[in-house]
Amino acid sequence: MRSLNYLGILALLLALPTTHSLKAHDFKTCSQSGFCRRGRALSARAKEAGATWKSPYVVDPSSIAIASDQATFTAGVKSSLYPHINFGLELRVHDDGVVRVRMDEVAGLRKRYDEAASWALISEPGISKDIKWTAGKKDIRAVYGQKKENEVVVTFEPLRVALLRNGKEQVVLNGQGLLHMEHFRTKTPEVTHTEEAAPKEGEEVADDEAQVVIKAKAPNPGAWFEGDNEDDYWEEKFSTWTDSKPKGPESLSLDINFPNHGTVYGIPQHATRLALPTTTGESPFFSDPYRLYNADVFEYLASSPMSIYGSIPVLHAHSADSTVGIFHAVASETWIDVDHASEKSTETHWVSESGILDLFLMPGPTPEDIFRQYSKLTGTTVLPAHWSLGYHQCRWNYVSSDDVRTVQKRFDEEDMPVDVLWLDIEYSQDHKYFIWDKKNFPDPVGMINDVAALGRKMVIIVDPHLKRTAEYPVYKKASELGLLVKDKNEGEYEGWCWSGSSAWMDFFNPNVWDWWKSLFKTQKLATGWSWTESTDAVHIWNDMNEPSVFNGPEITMPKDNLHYGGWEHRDVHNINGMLFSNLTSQAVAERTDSPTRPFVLTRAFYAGSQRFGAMWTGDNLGTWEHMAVGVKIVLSVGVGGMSYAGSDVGGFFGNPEPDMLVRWYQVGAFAPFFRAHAHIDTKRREPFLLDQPYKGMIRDILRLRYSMLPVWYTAFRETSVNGLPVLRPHYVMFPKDQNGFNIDDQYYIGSSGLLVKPVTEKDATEAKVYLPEDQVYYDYFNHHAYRGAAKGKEITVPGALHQIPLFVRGGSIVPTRERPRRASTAMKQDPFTLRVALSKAGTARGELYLDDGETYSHREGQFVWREFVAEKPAKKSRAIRLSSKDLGSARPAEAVDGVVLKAFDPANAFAKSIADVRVEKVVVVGLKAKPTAVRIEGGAKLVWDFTAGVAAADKKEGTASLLVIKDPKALIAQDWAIIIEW
Ligand code: NBV
Repeated sequence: MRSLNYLGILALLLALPTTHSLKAHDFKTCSQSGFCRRGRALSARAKEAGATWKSPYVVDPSSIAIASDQATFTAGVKSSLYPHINFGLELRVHDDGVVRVRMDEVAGLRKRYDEAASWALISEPGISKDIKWTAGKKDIRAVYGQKKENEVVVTFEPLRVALLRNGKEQVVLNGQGLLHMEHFRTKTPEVTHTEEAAPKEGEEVADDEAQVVIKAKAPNPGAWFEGDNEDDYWEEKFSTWTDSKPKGPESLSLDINFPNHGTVYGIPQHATRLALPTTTGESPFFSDPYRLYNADVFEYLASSPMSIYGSIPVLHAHSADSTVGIFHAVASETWIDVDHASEKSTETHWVSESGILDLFLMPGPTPEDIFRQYSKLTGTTVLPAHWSLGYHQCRWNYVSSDDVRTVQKRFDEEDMPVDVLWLDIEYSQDHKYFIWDKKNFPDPVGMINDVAALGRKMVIIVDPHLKRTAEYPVYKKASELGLLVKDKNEGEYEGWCWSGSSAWMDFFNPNVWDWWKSLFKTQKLATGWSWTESTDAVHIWNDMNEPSVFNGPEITMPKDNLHYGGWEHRDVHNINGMLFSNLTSQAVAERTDSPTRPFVLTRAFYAGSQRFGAMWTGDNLGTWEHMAVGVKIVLSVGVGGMSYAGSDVGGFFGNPEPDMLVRWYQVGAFAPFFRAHAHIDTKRREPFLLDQPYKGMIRDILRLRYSMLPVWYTAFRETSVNGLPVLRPHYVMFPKDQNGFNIDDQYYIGSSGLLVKPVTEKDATEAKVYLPEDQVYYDYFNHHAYRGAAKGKEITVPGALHQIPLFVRGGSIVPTRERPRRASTAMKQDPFTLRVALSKAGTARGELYLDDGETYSHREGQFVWREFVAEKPAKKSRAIRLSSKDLGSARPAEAVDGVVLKAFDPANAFAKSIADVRVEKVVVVGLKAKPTAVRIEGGAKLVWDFTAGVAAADKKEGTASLLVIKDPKALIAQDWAIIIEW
């Protein structure tokens, strides 16, 4: 085994997180990345040439072949610069109107990586049956859609692809002529000769003092387009590293323009606003393009286009008229320039280091449609285990079994709910994951059982770096079986990480899969090592899977490393982390004979990662800035389909003051994934350690989260079916409202009607909240009614430290469970409260979804799915009828996780298991007058209490009236109706 050399130690020291500042120099800027530089130079040349610039890529009309399915055509494409090189273009229209555009080099010197989509997509998409391509002299086109509103036009010379809606261009590819697929080529030797003639254009001249030696390349006919020097074609240096680039240049540049859309969202993960600021053009906000290259960036900046841990090449382009989306299935490093060319249009330029062009154009026309179209391609967030929506307590590290037990005890003593206790890397012996450090964790199974006995779980970290020692059974076997990533010389790749000299499992190798899964089995296996010192109450945290390599270029693997199939790491980098969490989640699900829902947290991710678990925003700082940008990042990963997301509550680095901690818990309680975490050097900050009043405030926040678990779970059911994000930004909820396009500090939770604006400023006492419609919004806590306006209205609301600006949109019914418990598992038989927030028209609607929360029995129809409606029973009636009805029977086909049920039995076994669970209270907010009676429909009178509202002068605002119906004799899983009469 090679020992670490001097440079390695230096790199390791530099990489270690001892100093608390971003080491920007560890990461490339565009100007330090050969292909990004080439891409931007191409765009600069095009700009300079102006109208005279013409893309050299041309479709050969004689090559067009329309497939028998009619929805697909293929064509040959040539670049006039390299007539001997062939490219193949393919376009097909899916049954939901998505257009897939693929282009590859045909019969080139090598094969470009073309497997990214196969990892991201859930299956081969269905093809449209109502489309016909018509080829003309200049273009080939197809009209489709219910009202024939969509059209795709592929122009031949130069190649240009446009998707139109109602005659308006939505997306245009190569409209600026920046398409360039660098074909594979051989390195042309430099010709050295002695001549006295002056060098011609395109020649490099080296002046050797003894004689005039001219080193020249064969003239490049494409210099006007490609540039006149082979900029980092064959080797690339960065800091102390050299990328050998054995395949030479193979980058892919493409301009993707949205002539009618002025705002763009997505391409996570970046620490910036949700509506992406400009990176080029007249006055760029950022000077570099957005980068997608999964990277372990210590203490990342709170405002930057730099890459962080995950990459989802998905973009929404939005206007008040329509929304359109794109997904580029490319897995290599990618840079994206965004130019808001005018208020109404956006130009983007995508440059990837390798791979084919594989672009999905999602026609929308609403944000909701795009979420549906995208999740049809890459899947939805599967319904998580219910307990995982509770509160998670983590720190690097709980140092011993006793420490874990004490933390649990302290939560219980302080009546603070918690569902999950976490262990970071120090549980393991010398960072050999799975193997316990028995000095500090002498009785792991006993400890896990003590946690599980109170209905809680543990999440334990398993990182992807394997300590290279024969004493580590995982490494030993992986090495023997040849399952590890290889270096450029096809030897086992060795890098440095927490475990010292380490190797990495190659998850692209199918032989890894079953073996990896076997490691998580808790029983002894005849076939090899398994994690017998674990139980089914253990779930997994996958960190460092970008992958993070302390002594590697940009803290990751060298790009010339080799994966299964001979692909270079450069080709697959952004997918690598997803495969790790994919296989880990399968391993956890399958460890028991009847599978249970796994919880896996991942730091790195790619398109499709939503299927495998949750993500968090990595090593944030305990600053107000980071608290605020965390909210934006979570919204933005939601645009990329990754709904199950959150940030380290408290901030990973630093020692937050108690007021900051309180605010951070407020942010966390309104994120889908709610976990406190802290760096090893920070002071202990578990919520029970705080003094009053902070401790009490955090207890209230934790309880608030638990009371709202029905809301979160119901929202997750919905996302599991249609891919709509759990946190809904304004442009998704109100796509036509221009004022909302840039709002990213307040959002709605699923379809619940809850609107929250977490306060992320120190010493704030109030907050400004934007109400986008002429509707009443009630303060969740004191029922103060605010009235929005048709054109939008900003209101100022109380926002002192103990206050969370949380509103119920008029027209919503919000189900909660208000009894404080120590963990969510103790709430299964708890009664419900229904908060009926009447709209200005006096109506309301809401949903509740419940199942056993742990198994997959919901996929067989074991669930309760209710719809609550408040409306007038008849047109002229003065009464309000509040009813509960079964939704599962009405909509079995879209019940949950996209599993199609033929029929649904409302009296299923799960429903029976909660047959006695009641609605203990109904609170109706916003009645105009005191009722005369409240009764069960066709039955007994109920006990109620009415507090009149205090309306402001305009009668629209003020404290709303409150009708509280105690014990309305309604069961949660049954049909019922309550009549409120005057
Ligand atoms: O495993 C230690 C940490 C972990 O606590 C953190 O959440 C990860 O983002 N990990 C990174 C490794 C090193 C961090 C400096």
